[in-house]
Amino acid sequence: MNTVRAIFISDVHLGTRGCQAERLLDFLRHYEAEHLYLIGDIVDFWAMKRSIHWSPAQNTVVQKVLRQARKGCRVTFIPGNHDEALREYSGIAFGDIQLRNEAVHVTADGRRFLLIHGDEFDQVTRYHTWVAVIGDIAYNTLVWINTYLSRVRRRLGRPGYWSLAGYAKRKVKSAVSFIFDFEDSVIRALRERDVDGVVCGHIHAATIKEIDGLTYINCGDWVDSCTAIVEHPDGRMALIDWSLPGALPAPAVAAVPAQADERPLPHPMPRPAAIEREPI
Ligand SMILES: [Mn+2]
Repeated sequence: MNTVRAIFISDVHLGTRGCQAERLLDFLRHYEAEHLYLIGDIVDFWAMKRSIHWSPAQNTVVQKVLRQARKGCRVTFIPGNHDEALREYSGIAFGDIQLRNEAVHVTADGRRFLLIHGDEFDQVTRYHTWVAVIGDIAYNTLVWINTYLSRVRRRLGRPGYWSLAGYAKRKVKSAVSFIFDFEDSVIRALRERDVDGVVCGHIHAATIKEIDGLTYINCGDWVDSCTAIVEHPDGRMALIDWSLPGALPAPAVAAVPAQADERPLPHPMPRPAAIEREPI
C-alpha cells in the first residue's frame, strides 16, 4: 500500500462499457490518501440516457469510495459535464462526500491548485453541444462511409487515391491542436486566480507540465489511459499510469461479492517499476 497525501482522478465514466472499473479498483487498492478528489465525469449520465452498462466492478468502485469517506478520507466530488446534474448541489455534503463545482487544494509544500473539471474551456462542448452529443456516432458513421466510398471508388476504377491514413493523420493533428487550445484557455483563466496551478480532467489527456510559470495537471481518464495524479507526502505531484499490461489479474474481480475489495489481490505479480512519469 502506498500512502500519499492526495489522489486526483477524473473521467471514470461509470455506467458505460468503456469504464475500466477493474483497473481503477486495482489502483485504489494500492493507494490510500487523506484527500480523494473526484474531478468530474465520474458517472456518465449522458451515456446512460442511451444505454446503461453497470458492472459489479463499477458497483465496487462506488462502495470503495463511500467506505474510504466513512473511514476519514476527505472525499470531494467536482461534477463534470457528463454528471452536471450534480452541479446544482455544489456546497452540499452528500453523506461523507463534499460536492463542489470547484475547489482549491493546498499541497504539503504550500502550492495552491485550482481543481476544476474543465469543460467550460472546451469550445466544442461549450458552444456546440450538439456536436459533442452526436460526435461519437457521427464520427464512426463518417469513418464507415469513407471506407465504403473508397471501396466503391476502387470498384468503379476511379482515378485518385483516398487515404484513410491521411484522413486519420489530419484527425490526429486537429486533436493535438484541440488539446493545446484547451490547455491555453485553462492557463489563461488561472491568471485571474490566486493559484499556482490547476488540476483538471475532461480531455482524457493526462499530463503534468509547466506553462508560463503555472503548473498544468490533467488527471487523464479511466476509459483509455487509466491514469491518476497523486500528491506525495512532501507535496510532489506525480502522474500514475495504471494501464500497463499484466498489471491486472484475470476478470475474477467482477464476480466477487461486495466486501471483496478489502481482500488482497489474488495475483502475486509485482507491479512493474516506472509507473510514475514527470514528477513535479
Ligand atoms: Mn468532461
